Amino acid sequence: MTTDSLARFGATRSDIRARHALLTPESHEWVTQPDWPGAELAVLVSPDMGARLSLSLVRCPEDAAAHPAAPGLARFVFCLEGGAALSDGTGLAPESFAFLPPGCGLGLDIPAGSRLAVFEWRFLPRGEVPGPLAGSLAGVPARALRGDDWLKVQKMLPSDPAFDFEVNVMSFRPGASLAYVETHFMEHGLLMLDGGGVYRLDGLWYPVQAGDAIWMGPHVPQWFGALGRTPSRYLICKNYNRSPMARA
Ligand code: UGY
Ligand code: MN
Repeated sequence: MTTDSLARFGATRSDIRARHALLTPESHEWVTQPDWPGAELAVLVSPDMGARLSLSLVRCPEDAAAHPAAPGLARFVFCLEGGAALSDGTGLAPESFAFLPPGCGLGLDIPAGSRLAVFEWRFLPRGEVPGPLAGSLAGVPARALRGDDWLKVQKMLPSDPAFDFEVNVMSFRPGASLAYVETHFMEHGLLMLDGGGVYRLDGLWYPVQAGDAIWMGPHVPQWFGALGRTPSRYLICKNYNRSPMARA
């Protein structure tokens, strides 16, 4: 039986621990929020679990909108399905993205049937706060990670020190894996876009597939190996360009 059919007996692949979490679709709780009229959100990662970022999935049973993020927060929107329009008129098609810095005042109009992934975090300025930007993943160069061309990274945000966050898409050919178990002070929010494999988090190995989300807290040992016959891809964010001592 699948986890979905076992859900009625209280089973789930979701596993929420002190320093990491796996959030799988059968356990998503969809809520409404006054700042997202018409939309439903599954908030998968939030400060309430110990994270310093949030990752939400947004779905729209009807035409919906998003008000600008709360003061001090940056927002990154990745369109999974359908579309969205920023309040300055910029359109987002599937696999397009927008970075909305704090104070930019930009909200969203989101047509019925659209799905988005949204990261938010408290922005740590260094010099002038960068302006909003938008683009399409297809226009972002894919670079081999540490010389392994079976594992490519697309960085959607500039590496400029004014940016305090990376949001990347990592693509693995079947059988490719991270070269070693990473341990770093930066944390991650992650959404599997395609394929699947095995994710090691702390001392546990989890089977993961498209639609699953992960939170990796600071210093959590992490590794991924792609399985199956089709490529795997994930959307991943990471605090960047800032000392851990800059984050009170
Ligand atoms: O950028 C990263 O730290 C990335 N390689 N981590 C990961 O995929 N878990
Ligand atoms: Mn990492």
